[in-house]
Amino acid sequence: MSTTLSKFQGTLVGAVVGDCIGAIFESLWAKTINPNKVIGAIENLETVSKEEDNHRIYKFTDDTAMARSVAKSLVINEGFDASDMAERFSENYFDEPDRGYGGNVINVFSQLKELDYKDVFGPAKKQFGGSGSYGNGGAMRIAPAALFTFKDNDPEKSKDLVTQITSITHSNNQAILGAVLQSYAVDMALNSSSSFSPDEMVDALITLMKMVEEEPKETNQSSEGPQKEDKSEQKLKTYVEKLELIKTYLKQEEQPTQLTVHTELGADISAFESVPAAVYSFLRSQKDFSDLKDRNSFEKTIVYAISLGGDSDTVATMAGAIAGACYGVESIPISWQKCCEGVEDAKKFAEGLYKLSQMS
Ligand code: F2R
Ligand code: MG
Ligand code: MG
Repeated sequence: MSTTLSKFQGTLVGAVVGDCIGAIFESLWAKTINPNKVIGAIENLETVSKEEDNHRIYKFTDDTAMARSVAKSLVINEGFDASDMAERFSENYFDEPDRGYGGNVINVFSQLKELDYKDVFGPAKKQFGGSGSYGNGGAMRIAPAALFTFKDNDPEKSKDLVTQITSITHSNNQAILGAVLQSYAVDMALNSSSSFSPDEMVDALITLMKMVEEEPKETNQSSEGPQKEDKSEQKLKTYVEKLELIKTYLKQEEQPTQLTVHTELGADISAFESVPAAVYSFLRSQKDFSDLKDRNSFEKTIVYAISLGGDSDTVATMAGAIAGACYGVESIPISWQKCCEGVEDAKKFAEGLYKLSQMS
């Protein structure tokens, strides 16, 4: 089993490479992407990495920009400081607005700044007429929080921190629950060996998410999935139901096609339709792929997550964090690390969080 430091670095580096490589495909908003196309982009990256001058051409996006703020804020303050984290989110956006942020979250950044980071949770609550954003922007950045709460081994504590961090920009319950699921998945991967049982892990996630989804809500928000225009094809209403579907997939002799997963689990900009896809990408990659025989489980996770199409940088960053937590930083090819912007910083943030985890 990898060392804890390697797993911490794997988590944050895995998230960065998932974002950087996934971002090549996000703009397509495709139903699915042929895995051979993803492999083609990766082979290109592997070739480029050999040319010294062309390193780090794959830029990170908002997913990593916000995860860096979460990590930095937790490390510098040795804990959660809502105002500091909000300021980092916002100032990073104003420094680099072209990182591909969500269409509406940028209004939260402006309002936070106007309010001088004093009413930290107010602006997010006003989004979308008061229902709050159900986007995956909370879940995509949450991996450093899972590293911070790792030492406590306390799902309740972890859920509370994730809820606070997410609520700075996303007050909709679905966005918060998605971030909680993502954080639980990272935590389980940190605690697992590379020969873990996908069936057992999904069962453990179901148990935890049942407790969270059954909790009474503070607001009048439903714990059911986002209500969009036509729900006729979206039959599943809770994260537990999505995890049950993943369990069914894993039991099948033949795994479902990418199109089926995209349609049934989702690979969209909402948390409800992207976090389960990230979890499944990781679990599914324990099994064989006929066309990915020479790739390790971390690589398979990233290729598979991107092949689900849709919000590919975000599904891949979340799947990459879980896979990196499980398999450690040594599972992430050096050539990928060399080509993706932000990898060295991710290692430093992971080291900082690791040091905090060793303190009593
Ligand atoms: N922004 C992108 N990619 C470009 C996509 C453009 C797209 N047309 C768009 O709608 O934004 N990628 C990055 O954004 C995602 C994370 O977004 P985040 O941080 O959750 O942002 P936001 O603005 O809060 O939500 C995103 C969109 O979701 C829809 N939405 C959310 N809550 C809603 C609600 N309650 N009612 C109706 N619609 C809601 C809106 O379209 C938001 O703009 C990641 O993919 C990241 O990579
Ligand atoms: Mg992005
Ligand atoms: Mg995205």
